[in-house]
Amino acid sequence: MEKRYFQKEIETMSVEEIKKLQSEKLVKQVKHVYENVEYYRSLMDEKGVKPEDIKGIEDLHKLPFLSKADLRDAYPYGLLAKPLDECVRIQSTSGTTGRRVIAFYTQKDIDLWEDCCARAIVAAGGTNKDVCQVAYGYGLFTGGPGLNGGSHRVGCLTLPMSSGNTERQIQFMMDLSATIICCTPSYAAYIGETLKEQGYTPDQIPLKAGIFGAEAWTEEMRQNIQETLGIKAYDIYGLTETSGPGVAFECEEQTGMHINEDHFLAEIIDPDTGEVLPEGTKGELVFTALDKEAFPLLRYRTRDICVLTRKPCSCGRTHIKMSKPMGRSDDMMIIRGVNVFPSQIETVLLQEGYQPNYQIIVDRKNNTDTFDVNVEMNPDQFTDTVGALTALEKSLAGAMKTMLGINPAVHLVPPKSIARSEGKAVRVIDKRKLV
Ligand code: DLL
Repeated sequence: MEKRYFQKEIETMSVEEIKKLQSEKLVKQVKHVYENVEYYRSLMDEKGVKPEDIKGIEDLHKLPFLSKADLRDAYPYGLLAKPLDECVRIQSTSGTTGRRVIAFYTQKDIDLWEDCCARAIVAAGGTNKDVCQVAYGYGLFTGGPGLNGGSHRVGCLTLPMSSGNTERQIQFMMDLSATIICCTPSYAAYIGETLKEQGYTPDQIPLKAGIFGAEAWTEEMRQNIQETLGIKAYDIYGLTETSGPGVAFECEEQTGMHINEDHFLAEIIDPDTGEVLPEGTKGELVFTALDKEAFPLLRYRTRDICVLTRKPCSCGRTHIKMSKPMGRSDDMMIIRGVNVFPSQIETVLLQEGYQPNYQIIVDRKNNTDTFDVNVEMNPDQFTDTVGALTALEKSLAGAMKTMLGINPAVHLVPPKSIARSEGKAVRVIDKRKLV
């Protein structure tokens, strides 16, 4: 198969060249940030580090970390590194957790971001002959605008659908023969479910690839989506703070996402001590954005837990790969003292033949955590015989206990009774109010 790249020279440059490029950019970026952002200047002064101390990427560890709390402190303009007359756009997180992040862009920032998204589309097999349906939300969320821009750059015919209105999504997909779809994995699963209900088989669906991200999803969910839609499903990663999607993306090997290292310098740290960990060790992902002008980031703690690897990739890309995030250090639940990630529950469900339609409810009663998992029955399991239902629930709870080490109360609920998501799925309801 022909190997395709959007920016071949950059995507396949030798590791030495990448590191040299990163070093040059880092020195400039630190100077830019120190000179233009008072907030960073005081963080660096506090740590006793000056721009001239940073001579290359080997000095990165000398810089202070930046956290979400800093973003909150500096809200809204405190981290801006360019005058407003050079900024052309903002994007923002939904702020459902009360922590709205606003990112600013110059035109150059947007251009580089769209290039990153274009790399992801080309890695998924996209060319100017494709029809690319962008079903991430548009507006403040970065998903729609990012992939929309990337799709234009590749020259695909772009369908700016935004999320939601599933009937209309399907109509456009079918009428215009969309070949690539970009949306959250949970929405892809929902679209797949709806197509199936309408009687479509995978070979009748024109799609060949999907670019899914913005939330955690498991390998099992990938298989599920690939089978229902008859496509290859690629992962894409990013966060509002780093411009949005396209920080990292999967190639045809589907074994982790190449980080666009010419723009983003990645480290893995111990989330508790801040110590930098060697390649191949699981820890918190930290990014330094090397080119971002308006909203630069030095050593930004993402809270996403993953592993980095530089094992050569058969696609020819040389950029380091990150594993799927295994959860966020801040959405890991501690239930009765045990660490639980929603993705572990999802893995069990798919292994046991259930659909990934579930909700976890954690509460605290009499000083003890309660742990309930509502799971939709498959339509073919639908039964109101109490005995049969209890047996199914018990067996599923057993499988979860094996995976997690603690016993949830599993409740099988009727098919379609858990709200479907058109954007990021709400998997956890934690009523304990521990924070
Ligand atoms: O979710 C940007 C994005 C849009 C990425 C479209 C991919 C596709 P935020 O809303 O700021 O930005 O959320 C960022 O989402 O720190 C991760 O915890 C999570 N996340 C993003 N991509 C993935 C992924 C966008 N592929 C937060 N797998 C990040 C798992 C992901 N988690």
